[in-house]
Amino acid sequence: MTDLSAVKAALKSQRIETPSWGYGNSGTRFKVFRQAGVPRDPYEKLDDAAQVQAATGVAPVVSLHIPWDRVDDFAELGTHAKKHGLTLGAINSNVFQDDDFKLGSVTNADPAIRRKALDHLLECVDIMDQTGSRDLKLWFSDGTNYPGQDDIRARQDRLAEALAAVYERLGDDQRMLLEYKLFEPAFYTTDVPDWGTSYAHCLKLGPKAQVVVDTGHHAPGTNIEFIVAFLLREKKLGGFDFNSRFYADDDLMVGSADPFQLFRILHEVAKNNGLAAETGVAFMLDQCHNIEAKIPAVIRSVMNVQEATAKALLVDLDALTAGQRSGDVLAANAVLMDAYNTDVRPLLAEIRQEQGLNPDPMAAYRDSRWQQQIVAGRVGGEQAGWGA
Ligand code: AOS
Ligand code: ZN
Ligand code: ZN
Repeated sequence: MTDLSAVKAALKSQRIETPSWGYGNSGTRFKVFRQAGVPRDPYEKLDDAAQVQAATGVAPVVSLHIPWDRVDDFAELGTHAKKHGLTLGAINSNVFQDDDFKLGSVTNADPAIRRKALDHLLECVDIMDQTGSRDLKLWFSDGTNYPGQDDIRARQDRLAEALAAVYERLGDDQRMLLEYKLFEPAFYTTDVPDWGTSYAHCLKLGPKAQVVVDTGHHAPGTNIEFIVAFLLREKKLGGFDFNSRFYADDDLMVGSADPFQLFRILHEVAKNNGLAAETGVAFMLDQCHNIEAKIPAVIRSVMNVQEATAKALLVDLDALTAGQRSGDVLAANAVLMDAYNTDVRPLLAEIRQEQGLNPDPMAAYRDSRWQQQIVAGRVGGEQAGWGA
């Protein structure tokens, strides 16, 4: 039997980190559709994130991206966050938007360009010192487009050298999370294409280096929950970049394309103690809202993660184990499906009411009339950094 008060406590203490770039304009390489009222600077992105927190109560952390969120005084930005009940989360580095990085950043054959990329990563750690962030998120667009373009193994050597230098610079309470991605923007080889490559580098580096699983970065049909179970067992799952994909790195709202997959992933997390803060799994969103209203889209995404988490917590683990041990395939499968098919929305509404929140976060946002306020008050909002 599932202990409902433990389920409620776990749901109340879950922390979902929202991305600063999710609040800004974004698009594809074809078009950025600008929306009225989007933030004009990192301070206003935090103001929007505060609305998500006010509506959901479980999203008080915001990931920043450098240079998109560069400010003169990060301590002041931290104070602004605190004033709104927020903290600054992962610092996302960017070694993909500079002409110098056309043939790679830390894997580039040119030592001067490698140095420039490394300096940026080290600067991100300096910023973490000021923001109090725990995590440095590393995603490298590095790769090649044509066979023979560069030496695959030499690029791994250069990558390892840069990662080691960043690792050395980390403080005692800081971590580096190495993200992998199958392809794009490189189309032939990618230097960190899969969890195995990320894991191998992190293993060599040490305990402060962990893998981050972006749910949109796999080949179709990849069993992501297997990767999650494996990494948790090895204490190497640093966190998630949650989003949904139909085709490639679509960055759609998490849980919109395949809620069953999200449930299966969160089942592995829940049963392997991954929801406990001390396990250190960061539940981050990495999404862009190109055609839908941004703040409600982030709220909906947070709710989708909560719903999948609630279903995962409702899995009757005793019955599941009994089915598994006795080889009763159908019984074990039924235990999972029963939890997945439970409508957890009334439970989540109850939890929100217990926390003094509106049981319906989407209605809470509508009623706040924040959207009308920003549309009237913010003129000339800029894009997040994508699709310039
Ligand atoms: C890129 O595809 C990755 O998902 C990155 O994690 C991320 O979208 C980017 O670095 C924005 O910070
Ligand atoms: Zn990502
Ligand atoms: Zn991505």
